[in-house]
Amino acid sequence: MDRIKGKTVLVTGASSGIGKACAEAFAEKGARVIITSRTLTALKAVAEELSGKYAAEILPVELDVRSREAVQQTVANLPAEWKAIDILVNNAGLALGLEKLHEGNIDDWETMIDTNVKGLLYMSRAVVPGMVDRGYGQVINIGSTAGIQAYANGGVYCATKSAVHVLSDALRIDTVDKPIRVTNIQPGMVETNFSVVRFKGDTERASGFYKGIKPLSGADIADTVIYAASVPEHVQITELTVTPINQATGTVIYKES
Ligand code: NDP
Ligand code: 8X3
Repeated sequence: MDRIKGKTVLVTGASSGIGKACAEAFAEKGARVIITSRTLTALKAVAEELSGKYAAEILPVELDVRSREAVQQTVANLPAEWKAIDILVNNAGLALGLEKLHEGNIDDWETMIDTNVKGLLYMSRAVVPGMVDRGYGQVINIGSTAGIQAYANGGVYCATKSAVHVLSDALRIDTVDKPIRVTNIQPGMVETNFSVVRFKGDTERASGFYKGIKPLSGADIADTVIYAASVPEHVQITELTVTPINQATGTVIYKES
């Protein structure tokens, strides 16, 4: 049975990487997809590609999840036929820098916390009440293996993903008496633009991070998101951790030299 066809899905951070792959996977399954990020030109290109490839209905919307007002207004002002969001994928996020906590860049901390934690909260606060009123909905948060255990020089990023873990549990608890499902997907190493962003445009350092290991792709994570959205409606995938075969935990990684 096709449980995704015709559903309205909103994906944050859909201009690149995991978010873009999720948008594509939902479009391929016949969902209508609202794709959002800070870069409208990139979103329009994704919309054109996906509507051409799958004859899918795609709505590109510029949205910086760090802005509480923008989140509220964007969700409130969606065109009538896009308002009933069935599935929210809270994917927008980033890591900035790799530094010891006591030497860290405080501006980078603010950006990670504002995006990964507050942005996810603003989106959930804006979208979930409609799901409750309509009696249907699923929130899929993109956490990380970094949220399970801290690693050296990544304390604040790890803390934001740990918050995603706790907030996923909290929303699941607070909607336990409602037909709302909450899923936290926790990927390990995925080769996207993530490390280029983390290393502030140093592409050599970014690609070096994946040397000696076959990392996951955005499409690998989109597969797990689709799985969590495809199970029968009485089934809730609460948490799913997915790593490359040579990554055992967030910190135990085998790389061929
Ligand atoms: P990418 O850098 O490829 O994609 C990040 C996406 O987030 C982009 O579309 C970017 O779009 C968007 N974004 C960033 N800041 C904002 C913002 N303030 N408002 C709206 N959109 C924003 O990285 P990934 O695809 O790898 O990352 C996606 C998620 O997956 C993140 O939450 C990340 O923490 C998580 N993750 C990644 C892993 C990895 O190894 N790659 C592993 C585990 C989790 P734009 O710049 O256009 O706004
Ligand atoms: C991203 C995974 O280990 O590169 O969340 O920080 S890691």
